[in-house]
This record gives sequence, structure tokens and C-alpha cells, in this order.
Amino acid sequence: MSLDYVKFSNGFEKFMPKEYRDMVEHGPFGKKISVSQMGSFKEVLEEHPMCAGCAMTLFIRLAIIAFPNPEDTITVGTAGCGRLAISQAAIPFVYGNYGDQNGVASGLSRGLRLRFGDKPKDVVVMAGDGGTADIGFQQVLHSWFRKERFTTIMLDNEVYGNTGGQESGMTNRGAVLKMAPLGKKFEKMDMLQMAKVAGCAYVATVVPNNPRRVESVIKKAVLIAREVGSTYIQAYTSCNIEYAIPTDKVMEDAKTVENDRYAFSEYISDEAKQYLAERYGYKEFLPKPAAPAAAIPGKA
Ligand SMILES: Cc1ncc(C[n+]2csc(CCOP(=O)(O)OP(=O)(O)O)c2C)c(N)n1
Ligand code: SF4
Repeated sequence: MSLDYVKFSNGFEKFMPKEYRDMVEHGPFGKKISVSQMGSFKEVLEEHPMCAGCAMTLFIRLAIIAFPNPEDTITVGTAGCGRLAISQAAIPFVYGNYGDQNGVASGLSRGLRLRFGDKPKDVVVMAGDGGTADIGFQQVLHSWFRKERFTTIMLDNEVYGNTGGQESGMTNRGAVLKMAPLGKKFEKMDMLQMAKVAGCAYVATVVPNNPRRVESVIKKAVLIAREVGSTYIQAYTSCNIEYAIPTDKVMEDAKTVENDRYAFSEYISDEAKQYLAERYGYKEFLPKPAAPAAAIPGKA
């Protein structure tokens, strides 16, 4: 699809808001830009009020750079730390009541399809582990069972960070937190398995240490959600405040956690593989050519 429509009609440039002009002239609107070019273009998210060194912010920044068409993407969020950064980005952000993000996104993505037809308008939910696995759980799961075509990203810091350290369903068993001083008594919820059971076409885990991997995962999830069905990404985005991780050790912690219990994983349904290969040229998912038939002894 051509990106030519992200251009100003002659004479109208000066009437466009400066922020939008900047995104077209110096940023990613209407262009293909990659995380490997970070620092050389104007980013959609440039400032945020989150804690210094917060890994969640790095992940959100990378995720937004990775959106296939940021100028046609709408993010949906909810109460929690992440929305403090997402709401500063130069793309639309919808914010509802705590936990209703997947319900809002369902209506939004259906409405956008009715209004814009085949022109992709990507809807991406980004919410904390409490918002996704606890308060918003029912709406999240039902949106997946209904195969709503948008991406859900869990910003999994394994705690309610924004309200001072209560345990969430995604906190690990035994973790002692400010507001869970006796230690969590139950296992971390297996949302990855639930996403697969509920029929998500793409399910992946990532940590923010590897920007190219974050980029690859986000792109696939958003593209698949355009036509195939729900997609889910679970990102380890540590809370350095509630887990007392020194800011200069945040990336080291992410690496350790990745090695211990948050290894990269990716599930792609066959339909989604075929779609990525045929529509977006993902060669690795093209059907393998049939092996040449073995020669029959005695035949020329
Ligand atoms: C209906 C409702 N209940 C409670 C709150 C208070 N509240 C705001 S953020 C939050 C916890 C957020 O935790 P999580 O979703 O894990 O995100 P994090 O802040 O850790 O990124 C709570 C309980 C609220 N805003 N609205
Ligand atoms: S409280 Fe934790 S998750 Fe929230 S901004 Fe601070 S470090 Fe990040």
C-alpha cells in the first residue's frame, strides 16, 4: 500500500499543526523507519513523566517505533504507569476506566473498519499486568474468544506499580512487596497459555533488552491483527521502584530475568504464517519447496 497520502496538499502545509508537520518532515509518518535508526529521526514519543530508568518506558518507546504505520495507529490504555508515557506520544490515545481497555478497543477497531474499510487503522492496547490479568481479565479474554482484530500488549512489571506495590495475578509466588508484606501465596498466571486457548493468532514474550526483537514481535502482532485475529504480547518491563532495582542495573536485571524465566517465545498460527508470507513477504513462512524426488535406481 502506498504511503503517499501522508503528504500535505499544496498550500496547506502551513495550516497543519507544527507537531504533525514535524512527524511528516522529520519523523516516521509516511516512511518506513526502524529501531536501528534511533537517534536519527524525530520520535513519536519523546518525553514522559515516568521514573528514571523505568524499563517500561524503554519498551513503550521501542514498541511505538515498531508500529508499521504509526500515523494510522490508535493506542488504548488504562490506569497504570504505562499510560503516563503512552499519552505523551504524538498519536491518538484512548483512555477509559481501569480494566475496560479491551472492551473499548473492540468497539473502536470495529468502528474504524466500518468507517475506513480496507485502509488499515491499527488499534493497539497497552496496559499493565493488573489492568490486563486482574481488573480487565474478563474483557481481555472475551475479546480474544471473539477474535477481535487488534493487538493486546501486557506491560508486565509483576506488580501494581502506579499505586505503590500491591501484588497482581502476574506477581511471582513468594514475592514480598510493600503492599504484600507476607509474600504472594499463588503462582503467576499463565496468560500465554490462556491467550493460545482463547484462539489468539500470535502470542509472544519479550524483554526490552533486544530492540530488534521487540520491533519484530510488534510488527508481526500488529500486521496479523489487521486481518487474522487477536494478537498478544507479554513484555517483561520491570518496576525498578517497587522491586528496588538500581537504575543502572535495570537492563542487567532484564537479561537475568530473560535467562531465568522470561525466555523469548513466539507462537504463530498457520493461518497467520500464511498471511504474513503472502501479504507482507515474510519469506521464512513461505511454504518450503518440495524436495526433489529420489532417483530410481536403474533409471536414467
Ligand atoms: C476502577 C479503578 N480502580 C482502581 C484504580 C486505582 N489504580 C490506578 S493504577 C492501579 C494499578 C495499576 O497496576 P498495573 O495495571 O499492574 O499497572 P502498573 O502501574 O504496574 O504499570 C490501580 C489499582 C483506578 N484508577 N480505577
Ligand atoms: S513505579 Fe515502577 S513501573 Fe511505574 S514508572 Fe516507576 S519504575 Fe516504572
